[in-house]
Amino acid sequence: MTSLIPEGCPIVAVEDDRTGTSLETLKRAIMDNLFYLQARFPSVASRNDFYMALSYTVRDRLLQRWISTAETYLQQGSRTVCYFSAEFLLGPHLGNNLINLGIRQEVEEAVNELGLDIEELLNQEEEPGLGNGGLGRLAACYLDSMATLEIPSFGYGIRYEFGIFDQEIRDGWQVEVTDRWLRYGNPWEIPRPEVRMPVKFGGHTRSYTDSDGHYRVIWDAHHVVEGVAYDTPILGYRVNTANTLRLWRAEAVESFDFQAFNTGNYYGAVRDKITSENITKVLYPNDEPLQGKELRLSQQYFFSSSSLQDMIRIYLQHNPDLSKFHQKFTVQLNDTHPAISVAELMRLLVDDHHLDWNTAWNVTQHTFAYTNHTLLPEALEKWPIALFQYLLPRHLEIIFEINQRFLDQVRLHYPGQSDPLARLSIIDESGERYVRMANLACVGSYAINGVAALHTELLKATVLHDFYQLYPERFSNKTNGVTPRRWVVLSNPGLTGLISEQIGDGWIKDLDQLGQLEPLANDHHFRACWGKTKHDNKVALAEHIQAKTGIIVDPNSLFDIQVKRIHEYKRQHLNVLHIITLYQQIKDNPHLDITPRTFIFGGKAAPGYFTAKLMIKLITAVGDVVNRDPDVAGRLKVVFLPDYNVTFGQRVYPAADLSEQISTAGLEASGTGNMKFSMNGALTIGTLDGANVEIREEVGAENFFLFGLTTPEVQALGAKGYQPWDYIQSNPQLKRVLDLIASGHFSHGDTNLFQPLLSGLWNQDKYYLMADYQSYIDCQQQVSQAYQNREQWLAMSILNTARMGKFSSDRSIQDYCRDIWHVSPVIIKLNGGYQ
Ligand code: GL4
Repeated sequence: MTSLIPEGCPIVAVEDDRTGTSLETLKRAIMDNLFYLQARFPSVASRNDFYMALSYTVRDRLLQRWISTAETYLQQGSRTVCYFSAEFLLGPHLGNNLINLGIRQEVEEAVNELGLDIEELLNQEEEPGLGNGGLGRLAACYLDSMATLEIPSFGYGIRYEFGIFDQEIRDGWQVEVTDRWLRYGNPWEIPRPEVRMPVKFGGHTRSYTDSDGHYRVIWDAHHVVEGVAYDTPILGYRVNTANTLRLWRAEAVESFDFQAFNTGNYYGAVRDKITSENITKVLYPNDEPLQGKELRLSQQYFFSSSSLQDMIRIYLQHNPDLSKFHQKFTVQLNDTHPAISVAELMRLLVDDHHLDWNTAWNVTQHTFAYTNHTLLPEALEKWPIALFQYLLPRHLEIIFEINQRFLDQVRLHYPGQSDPLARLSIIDESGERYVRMANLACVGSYAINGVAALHTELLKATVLHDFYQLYPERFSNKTNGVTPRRWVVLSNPGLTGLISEQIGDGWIKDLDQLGQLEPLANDHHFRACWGKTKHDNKVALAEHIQAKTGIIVDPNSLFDIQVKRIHEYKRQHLNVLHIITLYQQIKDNPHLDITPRTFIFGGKAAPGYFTAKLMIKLITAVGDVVNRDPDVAGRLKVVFLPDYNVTFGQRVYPAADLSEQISTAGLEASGTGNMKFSMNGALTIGTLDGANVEIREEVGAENFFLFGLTTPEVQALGAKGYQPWDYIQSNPQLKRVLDLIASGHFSHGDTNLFQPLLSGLWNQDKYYLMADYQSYIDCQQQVSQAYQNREQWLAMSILNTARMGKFSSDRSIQDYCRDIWHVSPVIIKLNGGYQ
């Protein structure tokens, strides 16, 4: 269609009600939106009405950038990154967009003049919790960095109607509540009902030879679902680039099955519609066996297929020749969740677009790159062949074909050897047959990476060792990073102001500039300001804690914080053992002089992960006893803050003195919370695991509290035959701690409640808590001493922040761009030629 708008005519005016940022314009725009979009007049408008009106006002101010970005990419045919992820844990948009647009102050004034409170409006936003934890949040940080670095990119994922469950704590136990985040509307998404992709499921395949003699396969599906696009603009920081996050919602193809309708089966037809639309209903929580969960595989296929079809559609608008598809697009697979894309792209190219197999395989292999995010064997995805056959019969054929050709090559590499073949095969044939998604991803990708240096080395040595032997050139490390825009500027305005006063605000886009703070670690006055900022943040968190839990905590105490998913390998229970150790020491000696501490926990357990839920109960149970005991008053407090999410993280990181990163060495792929804490001036107590290793390298060993076994030591101990009871029997303090829990002291005399946890520690202790206990306790003792020397502690805190440049997600994305994607920035000029 040709445009009706004359050449050179600006699409929107320079300063009108939808683009201007003067005080009067903003006020006017908010009131207009309240009236015309929310259909409310002020005296009856709810806080949510005002939140919506304000969000539309802000959204209006970024739309011009978004449209110009899309137009520029289209015109220039820029090489584009597509980040495929089943999870995007975005967090609230409003505050972030205000920061990135640079209009936070103007908006605050406008809102004030209207008699409203900006903080209240910001708190009104229901965050899109479309992820479980680190993996989903990393995807969100990467979108922010790609936009800020002006990289042409799309995020592709699933628009879950219900994101990660809300957590309530009742009687100390986790209770899951449905996350109805879309209930009051989502002003940040733009539905694109005309962008819809058919996605087939089930049925059978048949083949024939066409008139040109080509072998063709037709997939007669059992049913078809449509993927409908919902777009969210992702604005970069102080740039014109606003990229797109495109999330797919499943819709039934027709609202009525007419035949069923005619024969009177009206309700049956409606039921089928509901079944189709179930695909995008709910996010699956982590840490539960997913094997056999048909709906989960359907979700993965649904969003992979919709996204690839969309990319092909866009590509064909300007390029007729799909054999060069990989020159225009590269796809990053965020773990194996979208790995079915490898087979789907083959199917689209061969079956639908009639490329020959070899050409299609060349395109596919040059399109995908794969990031592995975990070494935990239980998290490696594999799907039973029978399920595949039933749901995706054509893909199973394609996978068999890929595998056969792949194994033919492997045979040349390992003549006469069957073991490597069995391990490399995409099909696990050791018992019931499965499709191994990590193997599919490795075979179908031109690049494979881990997410921290140690993790990548372990990948090469263990889980993906055989692939590393075969394709060493495909492997590289890309250490994770986090965006300083959300995790410092938005969440810690006090610290942001203090830093920018000293070194300007260039660090926000170039985090290495924080290095300029180093000399100030010796400056008494600066230290005092630094300490005051931290204290103010602690006061704010203390108020929040009191409001949410009723527990009063002292902002002068050491805030010792562990926030992350609850999991045995992350060892929140090791932290609890330390708390009980201190508690017993105080009970033994009520006049003991110890550093007062507030222990703060937050995190969700998978609904079906019994031990993790029991760990939450243990934390709250210990808290109930400790917080009420007059002997420890003023010295120890234990808080479990319910419903840890992005919004809550933004309050917590700025207020931490001590960051707990205490996983068993070798098991946390990277961690990203560890980076957020240090950026905000917390010191870390941690094992040599994941990115802790690199954080310690950067901040200096003297500014990091290290304890515990190293990965090789853990491996050696395991190989030797680890016996946890040896450690317990030889450590009276440890034994007393375990015995106190077993005695029912924290469970109203119930000696059974915590038995499953305790017997796990005594007998197997899969995560080596007993082996690391004493080292942890000793290290915590050093922390307590260090905290007494306030000047020294402040200097260490400043140095932690100053040396965090490496952990900006901007650095990570630059590494991906340079080493894997080979994409370059595209500068966006605003439509109409004006800024
Ligand atoms: C994770 C890792 O557990 C975590 O260490 C890492 O920081 C994150 C992002 O790379 O990915 N892997 C999975 S699965 N969930 C995660 O959070």
